[in-house]
Amino acid sequence: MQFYSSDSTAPLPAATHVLGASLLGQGGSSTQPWPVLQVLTPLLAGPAQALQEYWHSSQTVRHGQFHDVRFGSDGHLLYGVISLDEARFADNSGCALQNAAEQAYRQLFSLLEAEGCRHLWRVWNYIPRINAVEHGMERYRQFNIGRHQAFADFDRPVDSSPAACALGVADGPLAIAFLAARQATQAIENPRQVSAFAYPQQYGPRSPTFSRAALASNGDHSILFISGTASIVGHRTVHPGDVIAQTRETIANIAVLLEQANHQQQGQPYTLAALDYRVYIRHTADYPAVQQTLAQLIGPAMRVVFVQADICRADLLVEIEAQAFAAR
Ligand code: 3EB
Repeated sequence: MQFYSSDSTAPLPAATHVLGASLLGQGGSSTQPWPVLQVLTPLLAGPAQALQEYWHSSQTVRHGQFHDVRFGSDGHLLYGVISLDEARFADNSGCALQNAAEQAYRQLFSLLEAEGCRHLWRVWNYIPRINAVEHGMERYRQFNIGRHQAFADFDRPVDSSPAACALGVADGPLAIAFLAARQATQAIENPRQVSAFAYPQQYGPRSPTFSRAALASNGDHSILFISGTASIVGHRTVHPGDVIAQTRETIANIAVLLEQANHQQQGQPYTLAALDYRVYIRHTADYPAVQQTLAQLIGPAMRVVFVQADICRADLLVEIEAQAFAAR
């Protein structure tokens, strides 16, 4: 297995080696031959209006389409994108988003089986109006019901879930990107937090299906995915209304995940300073406070992209995800 990286500053690789990309921000076009996840949410810093992050391989990539999924695969690693307009899934129950989520994940799992890349490594979920309540239920909870149902239908145990994130965007389709591979990851949980797949019912009738982090490795390369992480201890939100304290608590959670990951692997330990971060901030006005707090905790050379997005609990103001690549 040869590798992939996501680096927005590196020169663009040849199209025949691009698995796919995500395009954050406004503007930019995605008429490329590879799959692109469009995340229509504003970037908060830097001169760029839009930022494209690529996943590429040293091997030749084949691009394809499977139902509504567009994907690129080198035979070992597969990146796919699906975006579904939930209006297509309206029925008498009124749970269009739930139906769209179930359909998206059913297509995703079918593709992975057809392509022989059974192991889901990382999923990025972008949900329009995530905190809105419709038909008596918050839309994030509807999304969770549909996602959970697809896991059950495909005999996917929720306690071996991928690393993931779930963020809210203003409008547009349900948009999901994912990485999957022939090899499994090591799932990592956070001893400070109840596992998301075991959250109590007060957060919705079906639990989210993600692990707190995942470590993937092939002997001489490894990649660590830190899922969307927030100011949650046990299963409760802590520091409601205090974005600086939430940022500190989130980094404390990520530091614990790094400790857990370092127990599970040989080689150079992962550190906060060596991660690539994506930070989602609910209120644009909180950006300077979050930026300063992170610079103190991570160091001035931190590599971070700031994005405005809604978080899946109404009392969460910030969510942070990260990844790290290492040669072993
Ligand atoms: C949390 O810890 C915050 O539903 O896939 C983080 C990462 C969160 C992934 C998901 C949700 C998800 O519960 C929210």
